[in-house]
Amino acid sequence: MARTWLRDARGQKAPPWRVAVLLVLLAAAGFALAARLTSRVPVALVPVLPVEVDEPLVAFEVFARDLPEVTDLQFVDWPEREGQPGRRRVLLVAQKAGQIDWIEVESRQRGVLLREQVRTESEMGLLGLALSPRFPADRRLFVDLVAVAGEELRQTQVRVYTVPASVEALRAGALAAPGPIVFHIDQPYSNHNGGQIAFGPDRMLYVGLGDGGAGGDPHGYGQNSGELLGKMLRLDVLDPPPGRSYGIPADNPFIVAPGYRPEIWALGLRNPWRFSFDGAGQLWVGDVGQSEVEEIDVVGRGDNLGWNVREGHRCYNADDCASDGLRPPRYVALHPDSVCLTGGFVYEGRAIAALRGRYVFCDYLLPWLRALTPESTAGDVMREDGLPGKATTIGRHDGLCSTMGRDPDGELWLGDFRGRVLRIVPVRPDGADGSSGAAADSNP
Ligand SMILES: [Ca+2]
Repeated sequence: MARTWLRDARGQKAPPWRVAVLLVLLAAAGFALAARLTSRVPVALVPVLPVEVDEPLVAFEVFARDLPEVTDLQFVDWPEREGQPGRRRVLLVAQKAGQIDWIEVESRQRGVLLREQVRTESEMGLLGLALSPRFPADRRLFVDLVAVAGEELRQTQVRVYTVPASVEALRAGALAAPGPIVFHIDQPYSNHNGGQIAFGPDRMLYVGLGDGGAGGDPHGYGQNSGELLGKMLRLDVLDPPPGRSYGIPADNPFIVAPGYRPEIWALGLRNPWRFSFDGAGQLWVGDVGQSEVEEIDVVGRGDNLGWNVREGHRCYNADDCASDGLRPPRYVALHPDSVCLTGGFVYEGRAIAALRGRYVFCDYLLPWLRALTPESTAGDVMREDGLPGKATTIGRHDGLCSTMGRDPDGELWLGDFRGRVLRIVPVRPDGADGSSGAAADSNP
C-alpha cells in the first residue's frame, strides 16, 4: 500500500511532500483512524496535509464558527411568522456533543434549537437529523443519537421532537419540544454507529446503521439478515400503524423473506456515515472502510454491499471470496489516498456549471474535495488501474470534513470538526483560491 502510494503511475519516486504526508498519516492513524469522530482527539493537532488539486473548481468560505464537531447540516425554509407566507432560510447544525443550533442564513442570527444528553465517547453522540418532508404543516424533527437507556450503556435512538412554528419563535428563544423514541437498537461497541437518517423522495425514513463496531465486524452483523446492524433500514415514521412508532413499508424488499428483518432495505454495510438521495431518487452511500478501502455505493432495493465478505472491491481477510449477489462499489479509494471517506451529494446547483450532475464527497482527514466524473456518476466505470470509479480533486480546504450539506438551491456546504460550517463556492477566475488551502472568511 505504502509502496504504491510512494510511486506515481509511471513508477517514478513520489515528491518529498508525499513521503512526509505518508509519515504524518501513519503517525496520526493510531488515534485518528481508530477514534474517528472522537471527542478526545485534539483536532487542533491534526495537521492540514497537502493534497494536489487537479481540477480547481471550488473554493471555501467560512460561514459560521464555534460549532464544535459538526455532524449534520440541514437547510429548511422556515415560516417567518406562523401561518403567514414569508419564509426565512435556516440552517440546522447538529453537533456531536448533543446540541442542534439554528442559523438564519441571511442575517446569520443564531441560537440553540435543542440540547440532549448523549454519550460522546468515540463515535457516539448526536449524529443526524431529518425534518418531516411535510414541514411546516408537520413540525416533527427526527434525531439520531446514542444515549444511555436504562441498563443499556449504548443505544442508538431515533427520537422525535416538535420544532417551533416560526423563525420569530426561534429568535424569541423557543426550543424544540422532546417527544417519544420512534426507533432504538442497542450498540455492542462505541464505534460504527452509522448516524444519518434521511427521508427519501418516497417519504420513508432511511436509517443508516453501522456494523456495531470494534473492528472487522467480529459478530458478522453486516451479512446477518436477522440483525439490523450493518444495514440500511427503511421505515414509515410519518404514518405508522396504530400503536406502533413506525411501520414497515409494503414494498420493502424482505418482508416475506425467511430469516430477514423486514426493516432492511440493503445489507452488507460497514459504517454508512453519510448518505443522500439525488434528483433521480438514487441513494448514494459513503461507506467508511476498515483498513484499506474507502468506498461509495449506489444502493438499490435489497442490495447486498458486501461487508464483511468484501472491503470495497477486495476480499476481506481472504484471498478468494464469493462475489455472487454482491453489489460492487461505484468508487473506491485506497488508503492513504483516502482514509475516512465522508459521503456527499450529487451537485444539482447552478453556481458551478462544471460540477452539475457529479457526485461530490470529502474525507475526514484529508483536505480534498472530490467529484466523480460524469461517467462515474452515471454508471460503473473502471480506472486504468482496475479500481472502480473515476474522480478528480476539485478543491482543497483546511477542515476536518465530517459532513456535507445541500441547501434548497442545490448548493453544497461542508461541516467540520474544527467547529465550522464552510460554504462551497466557485473558484475565482484567477484560480488562486481553489488550491490555496485556506478557507476565506466571508464574515464582514
Ligand atoms: Ca461494500
